[in-house]
Amino acid sequence: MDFEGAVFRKGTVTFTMRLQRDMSGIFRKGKQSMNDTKQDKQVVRSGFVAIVGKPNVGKSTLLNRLVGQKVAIVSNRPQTTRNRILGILTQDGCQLVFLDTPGLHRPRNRLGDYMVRQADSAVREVDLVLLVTEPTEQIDPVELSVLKRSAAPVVLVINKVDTVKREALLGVIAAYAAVHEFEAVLPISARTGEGVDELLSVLVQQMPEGPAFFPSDALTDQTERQLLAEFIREKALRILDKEVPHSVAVEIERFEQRETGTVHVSAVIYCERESHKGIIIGKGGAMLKRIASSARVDMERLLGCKVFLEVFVKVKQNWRESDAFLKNLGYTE
Ligand SMILES: Nc1nc2c(ncn2[C@@H]2O[C@H](COP(=O)(O)OP(=O)(O)OP(=O)(O)O)[C@@H](O)[C@H]2O)c(=O)[nH]1
Ligand SMILES: [Mg+2]
Repeated sequence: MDFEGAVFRKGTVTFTMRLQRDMSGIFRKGKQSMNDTKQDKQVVRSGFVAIVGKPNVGKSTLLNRLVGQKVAIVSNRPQTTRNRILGILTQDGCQLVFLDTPGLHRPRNRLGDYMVRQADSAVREVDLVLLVTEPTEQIDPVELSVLKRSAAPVVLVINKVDTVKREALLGVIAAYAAVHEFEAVLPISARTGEGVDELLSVLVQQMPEGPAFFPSDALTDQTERQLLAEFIREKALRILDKEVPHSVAVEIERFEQRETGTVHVSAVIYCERESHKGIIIGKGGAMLKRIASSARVDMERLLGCKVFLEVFVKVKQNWRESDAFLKNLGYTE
């Protein structure tokens, strides 16, 4: 599979090295140690695992839980994730490279087309597919079509078991077992962590023999700009109402680390209409202030230093239909 190449093209290697030099340990599990290379060599199994499913079933929550850190944003709105998000877990001689994907839905614009293609191609490029679902007996046609197209074995993950009684799961398992031969079926709660260790041991068993793709403490291939932009988008999704947050895109225009150790960030929130701009800014700027200050908390946690954040709002009409703008935002193959 050509994934390693793709990661190199995205500049991960330079990124990782720059982080090591500038802000050691940020997107890694701990500080670099002398044993790192030795640890990488201890990896005897490794593979890629796609996390797919309908929107809002908890794929990104699961990714964060699996890698032990927030690498993907989460909200209670469908279509939160727009890109493939890579999260890496290395433990006990095994490296699992997870690809979180946008929820499978019927696209209504070019952005939607792009999102669904991301999920679609992921299931054809990995060693194992995790189909994540909620405890419902209703199987969605998009789930059936992903099962059909998947080239790899599929593990069914029934998430959000904290919301139902155990007995209810039997019907769900039977409904899914009737449509596909799954490698395994695991009820879990990504929110509480229930069943996640069991899932991990199943995943490790399924991985082929092979060396590590990434250093043993690597967490994600996203750049700091991408992560910071996503934090702002997450707050917009959580704070704003109705359709407004779905038409939001975020770009980091400036990221500067000062000698004092503080980081200065300028960001732009793009929306599609003047009326949306007014809503995002809010009365006396109150809404924008809420979004920015809550994003800043996440940024400071990630970067481990004080962050000065300024956020502007601009209108970019119909950007979700613009190939050029989508490309500019990194929503491109
Ligand atoms: N009760 C409960 N809620 C959960 C669980 N896992 C995720 N959620 C909630 O479900 C909602 C959606 O979670 P996400 O992780 O963003 O879902 P997703 O599948 O990545 O969604 P898209 O990116 O839109 O496809 C959020 O409100 C989560 O807090 C769980 O195990 N139990
Ligand atoms: Mg998601």
